[in-house]
Amino acid sequence: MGILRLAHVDVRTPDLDLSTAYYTEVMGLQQVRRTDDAVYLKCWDEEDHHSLRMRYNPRTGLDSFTFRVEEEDDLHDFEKKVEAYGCPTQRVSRGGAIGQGESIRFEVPSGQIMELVWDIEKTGNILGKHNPSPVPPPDMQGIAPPRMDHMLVNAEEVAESAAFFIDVLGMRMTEQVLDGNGHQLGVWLAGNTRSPHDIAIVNGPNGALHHWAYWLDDWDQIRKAADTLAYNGVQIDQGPTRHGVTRGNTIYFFDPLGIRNEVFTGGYWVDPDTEILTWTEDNFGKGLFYYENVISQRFLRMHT
Ligand code: M3P
Ligand code: FE
Repeated sequence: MGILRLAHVDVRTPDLDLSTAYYTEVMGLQQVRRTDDAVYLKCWDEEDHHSLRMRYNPRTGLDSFTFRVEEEDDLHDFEKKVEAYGCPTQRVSRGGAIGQGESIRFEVPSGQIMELVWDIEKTGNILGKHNPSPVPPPDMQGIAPPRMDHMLVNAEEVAESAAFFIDVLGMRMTEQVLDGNGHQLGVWLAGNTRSPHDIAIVNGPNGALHHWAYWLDDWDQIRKAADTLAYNGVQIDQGPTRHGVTRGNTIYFFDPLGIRNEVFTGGYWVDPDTEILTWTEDNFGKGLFYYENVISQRFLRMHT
């Protein structure tokens, strides 16, 4: 039983056309479907129906985030565990959402709506399954990341929220930031062994989305992403640089409606017996941005 991976992020945008233009032309995602009020997008190497849903709404922000579970039966088991913890769950039946079957939804302790699903429509990546080319077409638009990597949400009570993801959802903490009194200011959580985080939780207002991140293959791709962003007049928030936490290389920037995006590479393998890394608040500048060693107030305070 377990959490397999981040499946999709669902957000609201007051300008569906502008957001779609940015995510297809600058980020370089594939548009897979458009309905009256929503657009579904995915990365070129993703097998699932979509990894981003944008829905028209006057207020920009996070609708929900969805993780895929490992086994079909996990949904029922997680439903019982989440209910037992005290979070009411809601079943969304097959047909209730495009690209997936039955799911369960609930509010996590920090106020965001989380969804778990096993049954996801597999539409395949753009390379196909017969004699596939190892690389995407060279004329892809924009940054064109192969896949979504992780997300970061805010919580007023980081420890309480982290305990839910660890004790109820079975995720593993890989890194944490502690204040002078030993209270958690941030936690990095993995559901798998591929990487140090599928989701992170950092102190901030309940319900807020800080960013989600796309994977890139190496530092040179991060550099190229920075060129693409600057060329297109995108507001860069921080980087290109390196995180101390996760060791990842990164650049943060804002979509046209002010949602923060990240492209990320690096990190390390996390085996089940890997020990937790702890950062103290006085060293968090380097933890956040290893080269700059500064904590930007915009970075900490801006969220959607
Ligand atoms: C990351 C990451 C904050 C730290 C963010 C770190 C918001 O995004 O990918 O490790 O303090
Ligand atoms: Fe990140």
